[in-house]
Amino acid sequence: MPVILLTGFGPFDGATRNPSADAVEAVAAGYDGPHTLVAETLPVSFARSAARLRELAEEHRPDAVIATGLAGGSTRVAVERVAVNLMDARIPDDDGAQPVDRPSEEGGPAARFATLPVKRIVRELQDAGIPSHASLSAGSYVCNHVFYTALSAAPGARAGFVHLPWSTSTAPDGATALPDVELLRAVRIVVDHVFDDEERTAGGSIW
Ligand code: PCA
Repeated sequence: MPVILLTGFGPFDGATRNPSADAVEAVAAGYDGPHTLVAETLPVSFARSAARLRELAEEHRPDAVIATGLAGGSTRVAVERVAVNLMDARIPDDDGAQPVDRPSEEGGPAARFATLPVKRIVRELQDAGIPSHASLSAGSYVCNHVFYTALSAAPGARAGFVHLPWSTSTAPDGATALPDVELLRAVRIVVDHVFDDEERTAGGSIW
């Protein structure tokens, strides 16, 4: 049975919750699909998140790695296409580390492309009425670092990253959000389509 490793992140930047952890936990709790789903919440730490992801990949030998995190301020689910070899943190992580202009992996390629069927997943999300798009930057904080790491931690596996907006129940005052149940649905859709074939869209991405 194919194994899918699904991760979210814990809270950071003064927040008490992170909607990615909530969505991942909820999807794992209700999962009734044909694959083996391994779910975990990673700490918002450059060093520990990447190390833990590598550990999980060694232990479970996943066929797909889907990492998720929060992009506060966004209004749509973002299926990331490219991870860059860069740590450039605006704020310290959970360990107080704030790397600036450092590579995620010394000597690694400048960037790695997601190996999930990004366009297919975006279309499935949109068909389900969930605001979503393909994104060309996961930033340069811990999410991008985990995304970059995921693309080498499980050789042969499909891997990628999905940024979620705040959920209604976790959003700070005035922040844009989608209903919690929509984020759960979004993550479940990504899980359900992770092994699909990619599809070509006429004209490429609109940007
Ligand atoms: N979002 C941050 C780190 C953890 C999270 O959920 C990011 O986008 O890098």
